[in-house]
Amino acid sequence: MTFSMASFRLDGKVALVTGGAHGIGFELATALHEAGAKIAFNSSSERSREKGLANFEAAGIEAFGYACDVSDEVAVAKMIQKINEELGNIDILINNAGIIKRIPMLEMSAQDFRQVVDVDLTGPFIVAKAVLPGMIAKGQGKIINICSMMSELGRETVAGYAAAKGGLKMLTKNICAEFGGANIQCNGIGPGYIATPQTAPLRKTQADGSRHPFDAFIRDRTPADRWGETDDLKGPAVFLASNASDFVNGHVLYVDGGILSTLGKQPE
Ligand code: NAP
Ligand code: GCO
Repeated sequence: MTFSMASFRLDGKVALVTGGAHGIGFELATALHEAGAKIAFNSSSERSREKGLANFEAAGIEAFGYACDVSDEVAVAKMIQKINEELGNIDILINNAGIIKRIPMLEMSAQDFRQVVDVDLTGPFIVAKAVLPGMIAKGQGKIINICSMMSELGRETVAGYAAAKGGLKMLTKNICAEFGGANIQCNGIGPGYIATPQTAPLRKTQADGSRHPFDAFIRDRTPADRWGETDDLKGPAVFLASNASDFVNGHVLYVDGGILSTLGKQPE
């Protein structure tokens, strides 16, 4: 491929963002749209699908919404078939749908653990498996798995999430290994701590008006000295969805303000 700035464009591509009705998924979908892609998004319920359609409409973006649980293999196969019929075979998949349960490990039931792994790890496997045949037929494809700091690090209370996101990093490498020869690139984005509703409980002002101790903990560990914004993730997503990254495969691009590069601030 001869490089030009057009290599970053996504014109004519069909992109599916799971969990794209709001939050990080919605923001990533708007970036893919701006780069030229047609947008399909998924949500876990009909109600959220409708809210998502309203969010896209308010942003002036035509998007196609599909409600289904990403951990339900039969429902996902039907959804992908519908998207292929309505929009054309998917070129770009962002596996963004995810849940977190913050529960100390000794209090966490196996059922809670399994549910997190089901949505955050088995879900991306199921959706990737459903889109891959279409990508193979097209002779190209991009899969982006939304990983986490917890793909590399542990933390108290997030056993299920860390196990799932660590597994997602390895699923990323495995898809690269198995389908790289079919011109399919599978990479991850590992967001650092991003200011979203998912992390709102960790940033909540305390009853006495002081900052949440977790907020201070994160800022102290982040060389950029701030929480990330969803906008910080958009450029990396467009890059990994575009032909500009055709020889980048099996990587996780950490967008973390530098967290993974340091032990944290040394004591005064
Ligand atoms: P969020 O606001 O809670 O959004 C999660 C999305 O996942 C929602 O759209 C939700 O669908 C969808 N979802 C959950 N379970 C689903 C299921 N079974 N089937 C289909 N969709 C399902 O979270 P977020 O902060 O935007 O996070 C998005 C992704 O980024 C997650 O994978 C998360 O782990 C990851 N991440 C977040 C941060 C952060 O700091 N916020 C950092 C690193 C990684 P509904 O529309 O139905 O609600
Ligand atoms: C937590 C946070 C994290 C972030 C993110 C970090 O409880 O430690 O919620 O899990 O959401 O995934 O990259």
